[in-house]
Amino acid sequence: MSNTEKRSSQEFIDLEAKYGAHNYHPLPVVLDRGEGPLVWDVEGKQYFDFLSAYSAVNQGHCHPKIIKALTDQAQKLTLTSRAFYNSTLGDYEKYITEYFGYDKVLPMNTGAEADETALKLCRRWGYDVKGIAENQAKIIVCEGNFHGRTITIISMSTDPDSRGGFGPYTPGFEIVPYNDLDALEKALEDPNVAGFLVEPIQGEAGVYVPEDGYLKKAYELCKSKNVLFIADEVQTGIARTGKLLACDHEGVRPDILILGKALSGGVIPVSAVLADDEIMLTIKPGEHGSTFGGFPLAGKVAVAALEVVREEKLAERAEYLGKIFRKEMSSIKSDMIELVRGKGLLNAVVIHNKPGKTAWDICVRMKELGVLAKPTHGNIIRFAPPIVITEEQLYEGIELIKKAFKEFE
Ligand code: IF1
Repeated sequence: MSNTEKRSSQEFIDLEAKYGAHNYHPLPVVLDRGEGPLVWDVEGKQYFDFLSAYSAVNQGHCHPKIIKALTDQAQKLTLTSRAFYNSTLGDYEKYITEYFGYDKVLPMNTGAEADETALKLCRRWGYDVKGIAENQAKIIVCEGNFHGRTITIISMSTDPDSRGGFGPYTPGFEIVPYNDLDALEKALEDPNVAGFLVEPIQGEAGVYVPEDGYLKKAYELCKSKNVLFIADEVQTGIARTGKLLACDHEGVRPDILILGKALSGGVIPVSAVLADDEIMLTIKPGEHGSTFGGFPLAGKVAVAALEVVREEKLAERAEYLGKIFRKEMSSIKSDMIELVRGKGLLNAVVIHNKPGKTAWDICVRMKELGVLAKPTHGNIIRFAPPIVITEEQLYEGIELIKKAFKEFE
């Protein structure tokens, strides 16, 4: 095996094509190193990362404080399983529950596992506390949702690419249009509804920001029907939208809070579900778990990642820099751009695709100019740089993005 200096990007791409599943269609760039908002490919070319691994790298690539937490703990004890106690989990649990203001946390690894855990908690609360008849619990979700790739999660998806060809599907979900309070109110009439699972901003759907007051009103409707409000903040959480949580923009405190991605600063998979005792204690010993859930590396890394959010004021940064980004992108005169939308540093540009002038074409040109971003749903380019990007770097990246659009005039 030769080292990375000698092999070209194409050689790495060919390796993945030959030996890896073809479940992605990546932009043709082979990344080798990352630091803060910057990444370098195997040829040494530098890029601004405007995707942040879908908002998992809010703290910047290889943040020194988070890496140190990882490497220090890795020399000591990496994994015990939950068959035994260990000297890191309790401190992590105390830290994160106080940080977000909940009685308890159930630690998992990926976002999908956290969403699945939230669904199980919601159903169990529905039976044991709300008194729904066994196996009758319903959970309301939104059109355009994205909560992960497991069979149950894609069972509630409305995206044919996520859902198609994986049946039979898990029952018990009701789908309502996103950002539609009347539809939600109607669906809540069903006494068997245990919960409403919602992304405060739909990321995969193309950074779909609901109207002001939607989350607050949805929460109130749920409370009026004794239904749990479950916020999937895997992508919108951890300072990405200009507040610690996207729900904070409307002062909504979810009954169940789902976190992932930047909870670890993109270093290792760490996710978490937070709730108060009435909900969390419905799951008893032996009824749920995971080999790595809350393992020592996760605890130390997550505490460091959350400390960085506070120490570097990432929520305030995202708020301030996001305003600059949307203002600059809205100033671009291009018949390709239909609209610019987002909150904090989670933004998207909706493209009017024409042959030879598509969102993908723009992303390939931006890559050549030194900015990495990727389209979602064919015509929406999501822009989400690490929140540690400086104002000067942001303007540099914006100029490159503007240059790419100008070339397609
Ligand atoms: C892929 C999308 C984004 C998420 C929300 C849970 C999860 C995700 C709101 C599951 C994960 C990732 C998955 C990744 C690409 C990316 C993605 F395009 F798929 F939809 F961000 F929008 N809730 N999103 O966004 O977390 O299990 O992945 O840790 O599957 O291609 P995970």
